[in-house]
Amino acid sequence: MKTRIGIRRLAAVLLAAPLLAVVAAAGPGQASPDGDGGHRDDRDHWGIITRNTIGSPVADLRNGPFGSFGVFGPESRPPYGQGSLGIEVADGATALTPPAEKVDFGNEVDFFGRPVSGLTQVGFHVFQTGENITYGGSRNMPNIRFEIDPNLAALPTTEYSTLVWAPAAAPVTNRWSGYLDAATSGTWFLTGAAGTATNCNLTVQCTFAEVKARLDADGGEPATVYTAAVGKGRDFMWIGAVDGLRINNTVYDFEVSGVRQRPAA
Ligand SMILES: [Ca+2]
Ligand SMILES: [Ca+2]
Repeated sequence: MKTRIGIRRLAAVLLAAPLLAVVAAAGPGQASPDGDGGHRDDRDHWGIITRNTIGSPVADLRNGPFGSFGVFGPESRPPYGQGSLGIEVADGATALTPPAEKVDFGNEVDFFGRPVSGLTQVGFHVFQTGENITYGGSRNMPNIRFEIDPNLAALPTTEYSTLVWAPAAAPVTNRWSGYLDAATSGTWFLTGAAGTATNCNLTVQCTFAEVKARLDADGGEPATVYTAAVGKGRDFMWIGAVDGLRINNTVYDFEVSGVRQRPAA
């Protein structure tokens, strides 16, 4: 026991030197040694999905946000730990059409191949601001996005769509929301040909139960997941934060040190 404590103290001294800490964190495949609850492998699979990111938006594992000023109690701090995923996207920021930025912070490894029908619990907590509502209305909110293979019999060559959750308006602003349950609130849609075929698309959106049922109504190969992400764009400027992304029985706790997995309560 004495030896173990001694090593910890030595490690603390070494890590107090910023340069050493940077070197230690920079090695490929190495976990940051700042304590992440023992889920280093899982944490390493989360980050910006480069293919889906447009412009130079921010999706940053940050401290807080705490507040806003004058707010106290649970709404004034991230629902898990002391950090969150900060997201910042601008609207008129690129020479593309539309010019808005887009970001997806997600995981291209751990959900790959799972059936969409196996997604039963999805949701997150959000820090929404009054400014964001000014920019794009009360439903100007970040999304949960699953890239999927829809495997629709009617579309044998369509092997890609994005299953998107558009949350309802946040119940509170300038503070942390409670859990926003994507399985029972907001609306879902599919991008591309799968959205047209299932009639769950940007124009006509569906409930979670509806979109899952329509994806697999054709039988045969079930729809499967490629990736899972929290993202924003391309539509309105949005600056806020998300924490406690739930997928089934796991809560993904966004922290400066990485993404911790917690069992859902
Ligand atoms: Ca957190
Ligand atoms: Ca099918």
